[in-house]
Amino acid sequence: MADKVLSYEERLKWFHEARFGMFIHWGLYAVHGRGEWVMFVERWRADDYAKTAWKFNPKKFDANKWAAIAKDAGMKYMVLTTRHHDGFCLFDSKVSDFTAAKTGAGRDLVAEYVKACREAGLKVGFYYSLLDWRFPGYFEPKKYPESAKKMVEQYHAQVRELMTNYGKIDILWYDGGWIAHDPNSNVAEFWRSAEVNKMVRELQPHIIINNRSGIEEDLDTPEQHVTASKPGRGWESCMTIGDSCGWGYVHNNPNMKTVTLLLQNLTIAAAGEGNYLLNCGPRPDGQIRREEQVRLHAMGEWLRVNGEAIYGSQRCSLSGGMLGVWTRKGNTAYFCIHRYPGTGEAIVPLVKTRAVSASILATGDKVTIRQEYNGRLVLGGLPKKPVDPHITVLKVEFESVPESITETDKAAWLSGSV
Ligand code: H79
Repeated sequence: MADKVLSYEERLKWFHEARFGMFIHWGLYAVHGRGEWVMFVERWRADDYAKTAWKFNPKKFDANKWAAIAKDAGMKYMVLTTRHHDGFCLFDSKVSDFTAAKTGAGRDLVAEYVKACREAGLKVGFYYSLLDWRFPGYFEPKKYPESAKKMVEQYHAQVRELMTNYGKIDILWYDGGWIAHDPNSNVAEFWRSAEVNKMVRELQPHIIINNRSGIEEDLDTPEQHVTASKPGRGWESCMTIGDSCGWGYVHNNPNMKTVTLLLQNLTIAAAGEGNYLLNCGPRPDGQIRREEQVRLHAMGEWLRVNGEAIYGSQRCSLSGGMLGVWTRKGNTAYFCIHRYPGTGEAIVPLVKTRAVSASILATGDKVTIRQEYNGRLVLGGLPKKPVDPHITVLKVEFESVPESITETDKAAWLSGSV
């Protein structure tokens, strides 16, 4: 290979800078408007469901618009469902006729997506589901061994196509590797994933592979919650904007998260050196719904002011208490305040390191510093009302990498002698 082999840290460098990405769940299920599980949940006969493919002709789909929305939101990469559990490919595949290219749309939608990402300077991710509900062998491999074998072969062949036909791909986001018939079975063995991933790395030496093919690979993927992995391990939390049961378009999706909650999740991910992959479920015509667009735009407005606290963030050992979370870059720490105090002061206990200066990130206004008993750092002179309607960020410069005091005598704080 002409490309030199990168270390794990080097391969994940851009990913840690990025912190925020767009997940897109789009496929035939959008036509039904009841989420991406509709075929299975409503038990559609395979040939009946397949008729949907002729109704899927997204005339208004413009991948450049998706990319523009992602960029405006401050996102640095996208991950698209090239094929979900229903088996319908948004790409042109030689080993399947159940594709956008060969049905109603008559286009390779993945090719359009890749081109748009690249032009917008966004990194490109492919979601691919190993399982395909159309194969009886997925559900009953002992009864239909030939079908199971064909499905595994399809996985190998289609991943090869995706890794060969679209230039440089930055993330391979597997899903659906679990085995329906036997939760105790060896996932990697069933799919022969080691072979596939070896081939992927030969074709795409820079790629980041997630942990859902039965092999840990590069990335942990908490779903619908934000939970940090061990330091040094890459992780990315994926989440829907609306209800958790639907990633694909849900016609009536009544519980859209607030911008504040979405930003809180982003800061929690950044505080744990992880990423936030936030999902959109475009309409069957390819347009991202307004409810999602307005939230993404508002997140972008916040990031344009406060992005310094997020992109490339490191972990910080200071306690956010009930006020919020800390991120860090070198000796500079960022207090992302989720619950703004009304007293003009934010109190941080057990700070070991000397603070040099502090300011409000959004305005540059000075914040006073007092370091007192029990390692309490009192950040004062704050406006009584939050500076930002969502999250106010305080930027604090320390003498060295800020550290917390470990309490050896657990009662010492009562007399102020920590
Ligand atoms: O692609 C998205 C989901 O379709 C997929 N992973 C994310 C990224 C996923 N597969 N399985 N699950 C998530 C968990 C399964 C949830 C289910 Fe249900 C409970 C499937 C059937 C019952 C949620 C509620 C979906 C349909 C009803």
